[in-house]
Amino acid sequence: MQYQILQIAIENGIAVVTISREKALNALNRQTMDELRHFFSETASSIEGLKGVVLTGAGEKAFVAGADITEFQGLSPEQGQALAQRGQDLFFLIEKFSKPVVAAVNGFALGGGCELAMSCHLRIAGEKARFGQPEVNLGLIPGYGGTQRLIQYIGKTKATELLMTADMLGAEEALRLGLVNSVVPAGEEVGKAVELIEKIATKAPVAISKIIETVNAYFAEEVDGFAYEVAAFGQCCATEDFKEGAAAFVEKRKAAFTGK
Ligand code: DAK
Repeated sequence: MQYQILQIAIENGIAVVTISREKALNALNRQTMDELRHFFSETASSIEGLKGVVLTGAGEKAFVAGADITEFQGLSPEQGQALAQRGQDLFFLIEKFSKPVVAAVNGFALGGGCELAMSCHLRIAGEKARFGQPEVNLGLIPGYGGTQRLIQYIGKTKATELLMTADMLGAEEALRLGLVNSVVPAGEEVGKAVELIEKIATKAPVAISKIIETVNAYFAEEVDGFAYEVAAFGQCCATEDFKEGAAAFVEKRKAAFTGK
C-alpha cells in the first residue's frame, strides 16, 4: 500500500508512525483508518527486528482530534453500526499487536483520537495533551471502544462523568487518573516513547508478547485471565529465552535474548 497519510520512520527497530493530516488536526478519515489497518495487519509484521511502534500526530496541536466529522454526516443506522464495528476491529488489532505500541500524545486526543490512544498499550502525554470523548456534543456516543476502555483505565465514576459532559482532561489529571503513563514537556513525547520501547526491548520478546496477551485476557469476558496466565507461563517456560534469562542470572551476566 502506498501510504498517503501515515508517515512511517523506522529507526533502530522502532517504527514511528505519524498521522499527518495537520490541517484537520489529524482527524481519522476513512483513508487514515484504512492505512492504520494496513500498517498493523501487513506492514508492521514484515519489519525485520521490530521492537515496537510509536503512534503520534503531526504538528504541535493535535494527536488526533477525533473521527473526521465531515465524513459521518447522514449515515444510516446500519452504516453507522458497520463503521463502528470496523473501527473497533482496527483498535482491537492494535491492542492485540504482539509488540509494544505506545501513543505519543502531543495535543488534542478527542473522540476517536482518545479511543486510538487508549487502544495502545502505553501512553506518553505531552504537557499540552488534552483527552476527551465529546461525542455527546454531536448527538453520538463513542463507537470505537471509548465507553469500555475509558472505564477500564479511570473507573466508572469519572468515566461516566467525562462521557456525559464531554469535558476534557489535561495531561496532569490524565496522569493522576491513570489514563497515561507519564507526562513530558511538549515536543518530547516521541523521544520518551522511543526510550520506553528501547527499555522493553531489553526484555525477553516472547514474555513481552505474553504480557500483552494476559493483560488483554483480564478484560476479555469469555476468557479466564488466571487460566490464561497459567497457560502463557507454561509457554514462556518452553522458550530458549527463559533458559537464557535464568542462566544469565545465575552466572551474574546480562541476558542475551533471541526471541526464541
Ligand atoms: N473532524 C474534521 N475536521 C476537524 C476535526 C474533526 N474531528 N477537528 C478539527 N477539525 C478541523 C476544523 O474543522 C478546522 O478546519 P478548517 O476550518 O481550518 O478547515 C481545523 O481542523 C482546525 O480546527 P479548529 O479551527 O476548530 O481549531 P481550534 O483550535 O479552534 O479547536 C478543537 C480545536 C480540537 C477544540 C476543535 O477543532 C474541535 O472541537 N474539534 C472537534 C473535536 C471533536 O468533536 N471530535 C470528534 C469527536 S467524535 C463513528 C465512529 C466513531 C465516531 C464517529 C462515528 N461511526 C462508526 C460512524 C467518533 C466520533 C468522534 O471522534
